Amino acid sequence: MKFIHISDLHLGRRLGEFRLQEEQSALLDWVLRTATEHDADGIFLAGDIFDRSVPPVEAVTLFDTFLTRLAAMGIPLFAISGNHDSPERIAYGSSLMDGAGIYVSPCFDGSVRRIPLEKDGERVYIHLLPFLKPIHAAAAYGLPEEEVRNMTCSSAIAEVFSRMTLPRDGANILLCHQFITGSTRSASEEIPLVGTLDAADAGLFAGFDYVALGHLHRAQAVSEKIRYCGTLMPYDFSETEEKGCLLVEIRDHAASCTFLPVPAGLTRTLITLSGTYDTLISRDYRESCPYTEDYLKIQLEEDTPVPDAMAKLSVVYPRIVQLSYRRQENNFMEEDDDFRGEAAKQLSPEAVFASFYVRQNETELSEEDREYIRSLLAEGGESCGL
Ligand SMILES: [Mn+2]
Repeated sequence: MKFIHISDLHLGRRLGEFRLQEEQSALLDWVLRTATEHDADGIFLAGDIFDRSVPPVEAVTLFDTFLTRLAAMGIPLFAISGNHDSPERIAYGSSLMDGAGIYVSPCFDGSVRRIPLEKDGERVYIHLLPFLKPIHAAAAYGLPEEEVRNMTCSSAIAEVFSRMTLPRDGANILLCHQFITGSTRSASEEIPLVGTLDAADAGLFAGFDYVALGHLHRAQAVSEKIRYCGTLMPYDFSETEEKGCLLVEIRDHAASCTFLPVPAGLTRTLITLSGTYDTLISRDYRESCPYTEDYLKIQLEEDTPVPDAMAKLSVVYPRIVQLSYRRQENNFMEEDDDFRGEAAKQLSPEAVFASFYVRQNETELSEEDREYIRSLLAEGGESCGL
């Protein structure tokens, strides 16, 4: 059997002041086309359907259209709630939707919903585990408070799995929205993470034949059969990797996956443009630039701020999300050994400033500036004990 694995739609997400409605709608259309082209037996949607627990009306309408079209096409959808979703709202009307082949995870009550599917003598069981925190497992199983305090994401998931039985007469597929140890994170996920407490150990999932993961926005394989499909579009300028969905083929308890990239040019995308103000505003540049309609992060290579740069550039580039100056983005303090560890402690405040000034402005402090800094340090230094 064949399935399309998608996750993290984040319907209703905005990029700065821009709504991504058109892009998200085109991407959902593409998912439907892809499912039809590959004759898929279902779609896995591994959480973060919406960007917020109370999504805007346009996002709900978009998802409603998607569900209606899926049902009309007879393609089943298996979906779970992610950390951005409200599990109750996602589960709304789910028992009624079953009849239309739309299977949604209920709010977690301790058990994991299982849907059997059969075709040409091949059977699969699809298990829908919504986004889970230790506290959810503890509440569902009535665990004592001391135990909850020491519970990690791994132990919570182990608790859940210990109560599940996996039928052996078919392939077991799990939909799950968690951070799995060893995977790589992206900037747009907005997952607060301290150490590895929030990460689930990949070994826990050994009993499943395929784990369709959501949560991380970069497509990646934790192992052959434990995979993140990533988002369908970048949600941050740092996400330059290819986006798409996974085509998962299940045969004799084994899953084989193919990454299907979103075709270039299907939607507007996120691009960083760098240059001087004069270059970027010039007719030549604009006319040869294929990205004028895309969402832009503009890095101006200028020593001093250009007055009204944003307003003027917006006339030519209507979707500027961020505008910054190259020099402000110098993160040398993080990279430069002069500013770290023991070496930094040896430097006088004046030397640190002088060093900073050189890197920022590519010229030495003048004697006059130096004198001024000294006077400031003398003034402020007393109050902060320098
Ligand atoms: Mn997400």
